[in-house]
Amino acid sequence: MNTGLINFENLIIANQGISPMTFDMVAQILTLGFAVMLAALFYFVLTIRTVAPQYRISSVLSVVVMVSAFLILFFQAQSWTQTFTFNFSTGLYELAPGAEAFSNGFRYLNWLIDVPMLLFQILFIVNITRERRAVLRNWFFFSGAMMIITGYIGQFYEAQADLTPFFIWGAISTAFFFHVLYLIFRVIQESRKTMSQRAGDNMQLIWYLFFVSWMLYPGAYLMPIFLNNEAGIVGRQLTYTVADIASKVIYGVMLTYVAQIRSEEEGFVSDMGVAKAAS
Ligand code: RET
Repeated sequence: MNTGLINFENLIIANQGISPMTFDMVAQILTLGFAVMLAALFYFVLTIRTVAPQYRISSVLSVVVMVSAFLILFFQAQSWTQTFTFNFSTGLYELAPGAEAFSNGFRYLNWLIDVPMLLFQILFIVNITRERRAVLRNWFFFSGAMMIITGYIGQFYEAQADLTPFFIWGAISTAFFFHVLYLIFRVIQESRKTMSQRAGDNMQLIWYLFFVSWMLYPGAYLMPIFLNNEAGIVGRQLTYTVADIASKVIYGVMLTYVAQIRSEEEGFVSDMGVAKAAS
């Protein structure tokens, strides 16, 4: 096995090239990803005044996440298309001469920004004391960053003959992941006690969304183990894109919705007509 080609995608690409179907699907899935981030950026900017001022930091954090995700996903799509040339005699896409190998590593570095922001943002929608928010923020930043850094190291070993380091770093990362899940579960469940039924039900939906969408990332990490072929290449980028849209965009929209409900219940009158005063 060629150990110089970090991500498993390159092993398949370098060994036999990939079909136009795989090439197109990945290019289009990646394009969908950054297009959604740009569209959602406008949503978070334009809806900020539909929520009461104390909830607005959540929208600001969604904006930060959208900008960083847009940039990284744009470059990810560029890197994909620049990796290949089309070979007319074989009908396959092959590594372009002098092209850089394809890497998923940039995504991990993007998560380093987005994961703490996504975790932090929920704390502006719930009732929480300043002290507790600071404690949770520190744990979110610590465990979130450790989860990503250890996973980032692990993914360098996915195309090696010996997968031991891949699994060990993956396991360490998973321990930090469980800590993050535990913290967010507690935040959500506690927050529901001080909210109306309607807002609390939506918080519960956010928990389900959070759990399912965040679980997709370790699934993508393990992709070369399950599908070590072209379907795995498409499967991994599709998993990342679905997970990114769910964990960043839909999550942000749902938090905005809870903030709108709470604003309305608190008598906040929006000049955009989404929330209206309780009469
Ligand atoms: C890794 C390594 C393998 C083990 C686990 C992982 C978890 C990653 C997660 C990433 C979440 C990213 C988000 C990004 C949004 O921008 C690092 C893949 C458990 C949960 C939400």
